[in-house]
Amino acid sequence: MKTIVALSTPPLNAAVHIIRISGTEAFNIINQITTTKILKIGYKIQKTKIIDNQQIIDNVLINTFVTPQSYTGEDLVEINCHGGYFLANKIIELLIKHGCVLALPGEFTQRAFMNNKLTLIEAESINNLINTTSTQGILLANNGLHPQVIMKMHEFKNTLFNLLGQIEINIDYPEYDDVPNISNTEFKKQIKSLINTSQKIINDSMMALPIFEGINVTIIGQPNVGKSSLFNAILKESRAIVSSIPGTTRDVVSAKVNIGGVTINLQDTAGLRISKNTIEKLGILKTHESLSKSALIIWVIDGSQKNTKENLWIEKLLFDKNYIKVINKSDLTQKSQAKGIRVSAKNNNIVNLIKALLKRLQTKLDWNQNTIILQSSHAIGSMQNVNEQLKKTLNIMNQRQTIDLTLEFLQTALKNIDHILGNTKEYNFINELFRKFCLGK
Ligand SMILES: Nc1nc2c(ncn2[C@@H]2O[C@H](COP(=O)(O)OP(=O)(O)O)[C@@H](O)[C@H]2O)c(=O)[nH]1
Ligand SMILES: [Mg+2]
Repeated sequence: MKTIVALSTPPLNAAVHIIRISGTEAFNIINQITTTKILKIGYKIQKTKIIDNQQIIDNVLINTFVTPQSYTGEDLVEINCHGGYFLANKIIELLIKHGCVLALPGEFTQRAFMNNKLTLIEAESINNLINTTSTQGILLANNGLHPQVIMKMHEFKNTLFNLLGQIEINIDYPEYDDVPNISNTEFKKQIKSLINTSQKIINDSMMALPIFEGINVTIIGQPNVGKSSLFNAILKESRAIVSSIPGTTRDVVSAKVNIGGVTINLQDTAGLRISKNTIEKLGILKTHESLSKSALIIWVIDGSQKNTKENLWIEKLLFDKNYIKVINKSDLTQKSQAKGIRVSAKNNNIVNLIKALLKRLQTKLDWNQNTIILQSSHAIGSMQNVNEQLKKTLNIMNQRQTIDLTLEFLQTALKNIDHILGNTKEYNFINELFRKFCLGK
């Protein structure tokens, strides 16, 4: 394993930078570029100077961690240098010259995982903790770090493993009476219980996922009703995390905003123009596409205009969708016949809408520290597979077919649990997963 180096702080000029080095050569390499000897002692802060060819580059503090008592489980050295980005890069270049290689994104955490310092669930929780843009996200990411959660996942795995063992014994020694055999009733009972547990984990995690990834909210309506004005007003009213990003298509603009601690991927769309053969035409609109990906739709109408035939079409389009109807341009009229939330986007008067959004976006997720919340769509996908395999198993049992037929299903289920826990030798899968992490983490 090569000794890796990376900047753990953002690539900017800042107060301080932290450069991390991890691997067997960490102490050898650092000692080639310091004026004083850095001792191989864990949890120690040592003051020194970084030099290049006798010339002083910076005064630094060095934190040392000795294997296995470090984040990665390897020898780990952290340089706290002054916060110039150019300066930090200069030090990294020196370290590379003396034998380090530049780390890949997430490689420190990947090594921690490989050295059993972290489970995959914990690694993904840390990633979510770093990337979250809401308070709820922080709490839920920390849930994945709770030992209780990991323990419960192992309990789930053990039950599955034992059931699988019973079947394997059955197949290998069908006539061997001394082998304790569990009854069909007991077997079915345990499978049912695993189905219920996995279903609950899937449901809870599915509700938590948008909190990590953001909830998609799309603004739609006819042209000129004030959709873009409303989009901008919401951006001003909420804490914009990322200001508006022009979409890949000309007609969709999106922004990440935080409303009441909830992250929203807000989308502004082109106006819905309605013509004859409307329904068919709607089917091909880009707007239609983003509608299907939205958890919530904000439908804007112009309160100063009479209700239009087009609005009836839109109402039909939305019949089975989760939407809020907004009457804009309320500054132009005292009253409007249409029912809905009255706002004036132009005057940034959107308090009622924000209140309604806060109410709608409250998660229905009811959780405590015993709730298992999977931290990524990959993990949820694996759990869905587990659930399917268990249902197939129960089906075989209910049809009174030979129990041997369930072997393959239970083996696949176990493999998927191992994917969630990260007990897998499939390095491509692991590599791909960690590349989504930050550089220097
Ligand atoms: N009086 C008034 N005009 C508005 C309001 N919101 C938007 N407008 C105006 O309506 C026109 C269309 O607005 P725009 O946001 O571009 O609508 P979009 O086509 O639906 O995106 C612009 O001239 C806006 O200034 C409002 O609340 N009150
Ligand atoms: Mg617009």
